[in-house]
Amino acid sequence: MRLFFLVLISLFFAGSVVASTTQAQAKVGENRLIRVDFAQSLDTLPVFEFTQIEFHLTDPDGAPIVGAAVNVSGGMRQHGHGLPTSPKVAEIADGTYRINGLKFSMTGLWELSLDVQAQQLRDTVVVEFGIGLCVSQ
Ligand SMILES: [Cu+2]
Repeated sequence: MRLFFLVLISLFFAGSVVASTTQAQAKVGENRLIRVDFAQSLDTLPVFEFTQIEFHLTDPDGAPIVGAAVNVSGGMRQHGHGLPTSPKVAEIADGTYRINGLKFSMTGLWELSLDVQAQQLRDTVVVEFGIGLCVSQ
C-alpha cells in the first residue's frame, strides 16, 4: 500500500517536472531585479554525489551582474528537510557563478533558493525541480 502511494506520487511529479523544467532554465527574481539563467537542466543532476551548478546573473536590461554575493539554501519541502551540505557560490567570470559543494541525498522534488546581493540590489530566485524521477521526454 505504501509503495503504491509512492508510485502514485512519483507519477504525479513526473508529469509536473516536464512543465517546470523549462522554467528552471531561466527564472526572474521575486523582486524582478535579477534573472538567473542556468547552464544546465536541473532535473538531470546526480544524486548521492557532489555536484555543481553554473548560472548567469543579469539585470532587467540584460547586463551581467558582477560581484554579487549569492547565498544558497534549499531542501525538500515535502520532507521538511534542508540540504545535506552547505554549498557556496563563487563568481567564475563576469556575471557567471558556480554553486560548489552541492549534494542531493535522495531522489524527489528539491528546491533551491538563491539570495542575491549586489550593491543596493537585493533579490531572491527560488527554483523547484525533480531529481531521479522517471521523465519520459
Ligand atoms: Cu527528502
